[in-house]
Formats: sequence, structure tokens, C-alpha cells
Amino acid sequence: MSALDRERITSLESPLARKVEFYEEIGSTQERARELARKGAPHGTLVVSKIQVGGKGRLGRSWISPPGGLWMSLVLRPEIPARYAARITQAAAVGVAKTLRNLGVEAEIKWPNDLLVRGRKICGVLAQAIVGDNKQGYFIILGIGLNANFMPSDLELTDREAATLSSELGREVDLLELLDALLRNLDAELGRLDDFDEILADWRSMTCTLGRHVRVRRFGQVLEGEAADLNPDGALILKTQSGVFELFEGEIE
Ligand code: BT5
Repeated sequence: MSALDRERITSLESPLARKVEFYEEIGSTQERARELARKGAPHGTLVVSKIQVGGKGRLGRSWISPPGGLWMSLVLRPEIPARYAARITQAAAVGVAKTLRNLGVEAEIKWPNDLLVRGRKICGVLAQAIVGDNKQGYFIILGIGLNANFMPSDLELTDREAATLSSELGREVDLLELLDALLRNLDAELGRLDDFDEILADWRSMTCTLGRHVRVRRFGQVLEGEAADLNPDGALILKTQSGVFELFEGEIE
């Protein structure tokens, strides 16, 4: 088993780990990566921490990050126009799902940003687009929290059930090998962002959201209908009785 450290991560020679910061403990890798990006950090800057004490989900929610997980944020300076930025969340979800399936864990993608195993959350993806000044253009901070070598009960979640790799596989995984595989898959998916149809085909084959009758909560409003597809922007197409909605954000109940 190789523990994670800066040198080992750098030695993976991934285009997504060109510059690496590694912490024993940090508030949030997402906040640190954002800080670095604002100071001009290049595409492929990666921040990883063993523990996060202030891990962030969406909408101010917290992300519990004990030792044994893969907690990372990447600075991306994508070549696609900013209006396609939502594609990145779905491309990343596909990359994570492929990584988990190669390990023998049948992960499914739940729109917009969850990876579930038998209905339990094993990974959360958080892509935040930030428009810098003219010189810098826009950048994305892609955060991934993947539950690996600890037990779901360690999270003490009260509002939902979680899964971890070790609880699914009955053994611990090598975090460096896991990160290596994940970075390869992410690099492959992010490399075909302008060919979104191909990413979409994979997404459709691994999602548990499409074709379902769902209730989506967003901005305090609840929409109910059929989750029909993703559009080329990466938004969910929801067919309701009062019309068709294209959603970038929301929570499926
Ligand atoms: C997400 O938010 O799923 C995005 C999570 C992104 C976390 C990564 S870790 C590295 C980087 N640095 C950060 O600070 N963040 C990113 P959301 O859809 O809002 O889900 C949050 C909800 O998931 C919480 O309200 C809990 O119910 C649940 N949750 C919290 N920690 C969890 C965990 N470790 N495993 C499974 N579910 C968890």
C-alpha cells in the first residue's frame, strides 16, 4: 500500500497533477485550489489532503472527510466556452464511475453530482466555475470527494446513507493507485469535452436518473416530471405537465 504524499502524486506524471500540493490536514481543498487559481495557478494544479476539517458540498452543505478518503480539487482552465462549463461535472462523473467500475464497484451517476452504489452515496463531485479578470479568462475548480478506506458509519451521517470502497470491496484500496486511475479517467473524459455526445452516451449508460419520474427541488421550488435526458450544455431535461425545463442545478428527491 502506498500512502499519498506530494512526491508520489507528482511521480504519476499526470497532466492533471502538474503542480501538486499535499496536506496532512486542511479546511477545504476546494478553497485552497480556488486561492491558487486566483493567483494564476496553471491547468492541472492539484490539491489533495488526507483530512478536511471544513469540507464543502453544494449550497453551503458540509462534506465529511475523515482519513482514508480521497479528497482533492483540481484547477482546470478548459478550452471550451464558458457556457458549456456544466459539461465538466458530467464528464467528471463519468470518469469517476468508470474508475469505480474498473475496481468492481457498480457505481451509478445520480444527476447532478452524486455517485451511488446500491443507492448509497460513495462520491460527490463539485465543479465551480469562476470568471477571473480578462487576463485570466474563466477557470473551473473541480472537487472530488471519494469515500475509500473507512467505514460508512465513521461519517455519522444522519440525513442519508453512504458507501465506501472498503465496505463494498471488503478490503482497503491503494490510494495512490486509485488516484492514478482516477486522474487517467478524468483526463480522458475532460479531453473530449467538445465531443459531448460521446461523454453523454457513457453517462446515459451509467446513470440511475433518466427515465425516472422525479421531483427536483431548486431555489425553493419543486418541479415534478420525467427526467428525459441531458442537453448538450450538460443540463437535465425535465418534462413536466407545465412544460419542458432545462436544469443546471437541483436536488432530486
Ligand atoms: C457534494 O455536495 O456531493 C459535493 C462534495 C464535494 C466534496 C469534495 S472533497 C474535495 C473538495 N473539497 C471540498 O471542500 N469539497 C470537495 P452535495 O451534493 O451538496 O452533498 C452534500 C451532502 O452529502 C451532505 O449534506 C451529506 O448529506 C452528504 N455527505 C457529506 N459527507 C459525505 C461523505 N463523505 N459521503 C457521502 N455523503 C456525504
